[in-house]
Amino acid sequence: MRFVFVGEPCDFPFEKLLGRRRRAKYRLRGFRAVRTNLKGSGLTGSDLATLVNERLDLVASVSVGQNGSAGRFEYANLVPPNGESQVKWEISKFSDLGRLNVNLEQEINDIEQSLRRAFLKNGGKENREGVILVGFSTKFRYLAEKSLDELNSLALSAEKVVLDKMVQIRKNIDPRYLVGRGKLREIVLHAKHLGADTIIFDTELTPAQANAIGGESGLDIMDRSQLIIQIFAKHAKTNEGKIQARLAEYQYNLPRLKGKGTTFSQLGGGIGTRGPGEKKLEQERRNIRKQIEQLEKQIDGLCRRREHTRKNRKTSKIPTLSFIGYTNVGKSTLFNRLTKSSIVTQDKLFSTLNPTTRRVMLPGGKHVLMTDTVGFISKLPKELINAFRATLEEIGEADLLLHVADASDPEVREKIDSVMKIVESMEFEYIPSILVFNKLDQADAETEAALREAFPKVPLVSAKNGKGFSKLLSYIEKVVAEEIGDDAKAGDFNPEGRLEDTVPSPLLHSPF
Ligand SMILES: Nc1nc2c(ncn2[C@@H]2O[C@H](COP(=O)(O)OP(=O)(O)OP(=O)(O)O)[C@@H](O)[C@H]2O)c(=O)[nH]1
Ligand SMILES: [Mg+2]
Repeated sequence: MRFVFVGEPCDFPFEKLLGRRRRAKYRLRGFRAVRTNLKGSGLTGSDLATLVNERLDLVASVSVGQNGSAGRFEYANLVPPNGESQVKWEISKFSDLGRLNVNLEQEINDIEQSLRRAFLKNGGKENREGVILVGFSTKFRYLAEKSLDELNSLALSAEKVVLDKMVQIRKNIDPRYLVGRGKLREIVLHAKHLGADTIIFDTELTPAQANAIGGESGLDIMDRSQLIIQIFAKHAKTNEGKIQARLAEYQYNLPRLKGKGTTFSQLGGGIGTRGPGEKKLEQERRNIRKQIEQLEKQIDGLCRRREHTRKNRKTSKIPTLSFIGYTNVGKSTLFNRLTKSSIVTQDKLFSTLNPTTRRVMLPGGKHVLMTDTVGFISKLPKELINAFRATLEEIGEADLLLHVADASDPEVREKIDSVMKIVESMEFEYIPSILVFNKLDQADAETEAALREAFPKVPLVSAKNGKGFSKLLSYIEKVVAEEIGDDAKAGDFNPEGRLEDTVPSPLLHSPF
């Protein structure tokens, strides 16, 4: 296919002609752009940016010779990304078009092969979303970098391939492009050079920023909140989890359906992509509002069912103990070991969403009910707090909270504070809580000593090898007796230690 443009110098309108999508991540576009150049100034910065942005086979400039024939010729092609090197293209120059002695077919083929090799070497995968992470702060680089590490874990938990990370420190937030237009262009060029599909920002983008950045970049755009919501949607396995995750997605996306540049059909994908016209958008907005209403009703129903189950449990007078803590600290592993259960545990954030309750006998013969549930993270999106109310209310009904922290995490104190803040924001701070440090096997001696000194009463355990468990159980027993009184009765011990499963159901009422 050939296109010829005639007129004033202008940027190549590739996006309009070819659409946004490339053929494959490392593949070239199958188009070459040749610009005639009356002034003889050669390739411009804008030509070179187009080469990268559109992943053209090559971009060339031919000058007009003295007698009107073709004169000086130069072309640029992409070079594969190479570690820290910022070089994205190489330029070949010929004093006269007639001297062009290169087999361009062969050269383009070779370039494509080398781009493929570099893409795979950099961890890129054909069938997985490749992302660039962008950290941002108006204060300190180290804060942005620390937060970016967590974004990296979130991206991996969402099965994305992280191709690179970038950090921008700026005195003021750019209201339109967050990081400023110049920096954004640099990020986009880098993302496209690496063959990324999506740019994920570590800060919450306003709907207007998401639209503007999506429009400017032509890539899918996400922010931290959307990524967390996407993980919840991916990890939701039960009906309850799915309904709540869907509500969070809808609530997050509704205000972002403004104007052109977004499409709701991209739910769970990028928010900054091209979308339908105004009329269709209005129709979509109405549909979403209706769906939100229905989901809210369903969740209210779930809350009532859970409350009913809890009431039955309360009549048994067995104290309930809810596990809380930052995500991935080992709550479910600890729960499994204490209750002989088999909840899925993995080195991913937000593996557990739905609450599971089991009965456990303490060393003195008394029973408690233990509930494992969703973990927390700093800046937990408000849409999730609202949508997951059926799950979170379960925490609020506990007699005691078991706050699990990761002894081996250098950020453990900050994470304890984050969890406490969320507990306060949910107004559950009145519930007595026990702090426990897990992953003792992974903490070095120095860290262990520092924690023992700073938190002398706090039990240190390893859910992996069982160390510290008998002390922990005795400690729980002591606090239960002090805080809740002596209501914990021996009851009939159920050898499996199971009361109810993850799905609250009228058929699974507590037998107590
Ligand atoms: N070394 C070590 N690893 C542990 C320990 N406890 C848990 N883990 C690992 O930590 C990772 C997270 O464990 P989970 O039990 O899923 O953590 P969680 O707090 O329930 O996480 P979410 O449900 O995702 O919030 C898994 O890879 C576990 O194997 C421990 O005591 N020592
Ligand atoms: Mg868990």
